[in-house]
Amino acid sequence: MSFLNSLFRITPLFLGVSIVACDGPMQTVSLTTEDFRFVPELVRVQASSPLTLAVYNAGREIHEFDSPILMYAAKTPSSDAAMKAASPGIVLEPGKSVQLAMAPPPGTYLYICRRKGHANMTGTLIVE
Ligand SMILES: [Cu+2]
Repeated sequence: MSFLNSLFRITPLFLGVSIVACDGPMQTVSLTTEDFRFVPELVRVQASSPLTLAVYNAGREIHEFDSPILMYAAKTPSSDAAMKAASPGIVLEPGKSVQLAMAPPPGTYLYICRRKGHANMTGTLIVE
């Protein structure tokens, strides 16, 4: 449980900006959940560098982040833990954020919010 809690940390508010450092050792992508969409809805990263995915809930509603194939494909300890925590999804209360470290292989990964009535909340991560 304490390890699970360590996955969650509060970070300063940042709006949905996709920051991709192609030449650095680590790429950080910041996703924001709003009421009711992901910002950005399309993210492109390089497969050659590990990825930190930060998801922040800037909305007033509880949102979830779920991407089962991404979690499975990434196969990192933190994503394994996240996958266990993410059944059915990582729940983000308003103002909360989660950071996931992963190294997904090239592919196109859909991410969604599973909350009832949030069916339009989807986005796509392209690892190329
Ligand atoms: Cu939602």
